[in-house]
Amino acid sequence: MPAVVLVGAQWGDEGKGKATDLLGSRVDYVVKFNGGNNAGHTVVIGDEKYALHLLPSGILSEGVVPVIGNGVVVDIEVLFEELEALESRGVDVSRLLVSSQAHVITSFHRTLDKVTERFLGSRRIGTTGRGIGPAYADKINRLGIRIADLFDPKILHDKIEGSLNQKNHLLVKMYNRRAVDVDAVTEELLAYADRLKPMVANTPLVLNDALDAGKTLLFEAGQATMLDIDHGTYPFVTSSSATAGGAVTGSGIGPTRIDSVIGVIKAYTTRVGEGPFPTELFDDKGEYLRKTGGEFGVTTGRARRTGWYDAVIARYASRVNGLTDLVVTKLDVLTGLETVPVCVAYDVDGERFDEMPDNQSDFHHAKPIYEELPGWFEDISGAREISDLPANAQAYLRHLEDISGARISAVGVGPRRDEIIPIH
Ligand code: 2SA
Ligand code: GDP
Ligand code: MG
Repeated sequence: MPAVVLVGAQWGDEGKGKATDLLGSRVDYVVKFNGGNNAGHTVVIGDEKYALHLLPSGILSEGVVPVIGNGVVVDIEVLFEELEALESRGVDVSRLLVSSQAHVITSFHRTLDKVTERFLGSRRIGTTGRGIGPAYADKINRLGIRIADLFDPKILHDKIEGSLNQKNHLLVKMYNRRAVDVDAVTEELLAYADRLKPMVANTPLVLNDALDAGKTLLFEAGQATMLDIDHGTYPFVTSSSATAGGAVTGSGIGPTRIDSVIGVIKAYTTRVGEGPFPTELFDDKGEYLRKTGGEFGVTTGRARRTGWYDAVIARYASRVNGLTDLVVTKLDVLTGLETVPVCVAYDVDGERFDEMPDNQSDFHHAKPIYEELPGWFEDISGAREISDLPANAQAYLRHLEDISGARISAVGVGPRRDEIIPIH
């Protein structure tokens, strides 16, 4: 299984970090291909808990080469902070590779992220404020700064000047802010160059060579399908390609090299930030899921919105990612409920939708049509085989598999590395 892509099948925080960590012992490279330090991946190893943002979760696996691909936006200050924090805990970070073509998040991107949100008012996206959107906007506008530019001071200065031209106008005239100084930003970025240089590589070439040499690669998505810039609930999305296609453009390997695509999906649903969420709960059940599931943002600490499993979204994610497998996480969080509702279709103003409505307004009006499944009360965190699970938990999983569009190949029953049931 040389190239595997792992994506989030909902609105993020499905447990991709844990799934990547688990596969980490079996692969040679773990590649992050989209997003930046907006991501928050929690990995629990023994008594140690790690929260990763910009770095691929594979950095915690011995011998793995972690790669920050060309599709990522890199806040270099955060990169060094995260590396230092891991090093101080004894993690070997020396193998990290950073694509020379990845784009750079600067302080002015962070500023723009925050002021844009403020000016959007009630139409705000609820971003993480890490400068992700403005950095990708510059990339698409052909005004971006790439990692390679840090090694040519003149080009770097020219590009920052080009990028700031319009923005300074906007910052001063519209947002009532001070203009950003071109020289100061250039100096700030140049100061990172020497330390960064040894990590920088032609990663598309490295990854293709690795595949040719029979190595195994895992591509780890940040965010998720429903936050994807093309396939998510636009405009309430992140600014990158978080679906499986992003693994190709964001790393420089061809689509023919991908063997399988794993979708990580929670046994219920969460979302952080603004935007539509048909199965969202506003009652004590929602609070129960938030508390029991520990549903708070790993990056911003924001309380996550919670709701029931949505099979319409699961089928959509299976389709747009070409999922070969589903990893269902956090089944343990549902323990203790009399019944567990599962959304199988939507009612949109009296019309039944079995698949995602194509029209944005229809999705905003979608009311879930539920099936109620019987719950279970036994502690399942010690289960390591499907047969260890109570009959109702097994039936719940079988039902999810029937309606979600891909086979279930593993089930999470707790946050720790070993709290997982593989299904062969
Ligand atoms: P941005 O900052 O431009 O990417 O925000 C745009 C939308 O994408 C959402 N988003 C996320 N959703 C879930 N988890 C994310 N990572 C952190 C975590 C989030 C946190 O793991 O908990 O700590 O708040 C993530 N990153 C971006 C975001 O909420 C916006 O809806
Ligand atoms: P990611 O962004 O997809 O990597 O997910 P996050 O790390 O943001 O959020 C997932 C949370 O669920 C983390 O706190 C994990 O430690 C935790 N987690 C992962 N799998 C399981 C599971 O099967 N059961 C429980 N209870 N927690 C899990
Ligand atoms: Mg997360």
